Amino acid sequence: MKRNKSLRPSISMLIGILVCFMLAACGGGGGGTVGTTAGGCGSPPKLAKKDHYKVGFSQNASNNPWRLAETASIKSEAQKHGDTLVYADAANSGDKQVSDVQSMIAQKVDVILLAPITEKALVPAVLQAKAACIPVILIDRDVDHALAQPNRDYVTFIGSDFVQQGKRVADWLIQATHGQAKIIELEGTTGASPAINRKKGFDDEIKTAPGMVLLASQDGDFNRDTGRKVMATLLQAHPDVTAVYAHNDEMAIGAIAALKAAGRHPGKDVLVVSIDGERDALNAIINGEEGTSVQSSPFFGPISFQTIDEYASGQKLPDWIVVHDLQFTKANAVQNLANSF
Ligand code: GYE
Repeated sequence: MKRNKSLRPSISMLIGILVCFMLAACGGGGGGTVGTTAGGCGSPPKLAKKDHYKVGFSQNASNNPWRLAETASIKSEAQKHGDTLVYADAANSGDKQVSDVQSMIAQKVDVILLAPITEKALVPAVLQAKAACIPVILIDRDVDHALAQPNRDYVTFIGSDFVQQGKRVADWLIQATHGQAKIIELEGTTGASPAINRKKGFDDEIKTAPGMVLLASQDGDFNRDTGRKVMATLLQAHPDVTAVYAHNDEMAIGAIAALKAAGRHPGKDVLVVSIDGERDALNAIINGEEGTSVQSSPFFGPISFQTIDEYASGQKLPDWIVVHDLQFTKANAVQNLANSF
């Protein structure tokens, strides 16, 4: 599925520019040009210290347990801090997410937590927030650094090392198969930073083992049912498959269903591996249908609100605040069930 791959001006972008011109805050009174400079408010815009903030949270979708866990974590932390949360769910649309951010700008939130659907689609919105003197903190997915940069256009990116996640899955699979596997890869949403980097980490690592063959790699949109359908199709073209690498657990669960429907035995004749650590994947590991899932923590609430406080008190933040992840296998899946989502 392709969406918002280019920076062509969309209707929502043009509306955003209009909204921005209508706002007194645009350019911070310093005559800044929309999307490029922010007048007197800093680059990235500074955040005045307050007891309570009006925080915008732009979520890209709510169609899987990972997203729901992330939203719940942000909402509960906002409540603990006594902050007002302006929440919007973009329902998997880059255009809707751009207008969600524009609406937060119009509502004059103090700071925006943004989980950008793809690396490119949300860049105009990040630059519009900057022009309106509102700092943006990216969480869980990054944007393209050729188009917008941390510590300049936005404050920082809080998230996992996706390349490392892909590499860890590959290392586990190389060991489990003694370096011999015919692999189908189910990719996350095209253009999303975890999809780009989980592919890179995995594909580069399996190249170190000549017996690891990538049969096919296709977009499954980080979605369970899409993963199931794509797997069913690829299985017909590649019946010799012996391993499936899915960029998230939802697609792995979909792939397991497709394998079973085709009379295969996931965990026995086809090893399935993925990323996230959601409850269904831990259960699949426990019952032997999945090999491993490298964690990608969705619990962004505490770290996001701590980062807001640090930024407001004038601390210089790193370009990337790295979230460290566990790895789940048969050895530890049971004891991690209670904390899963
Ligand atoms: O792995 C996936 C979700 O951006 C890190 O997006 C996140 C990923 C997560 O839809 O399940």
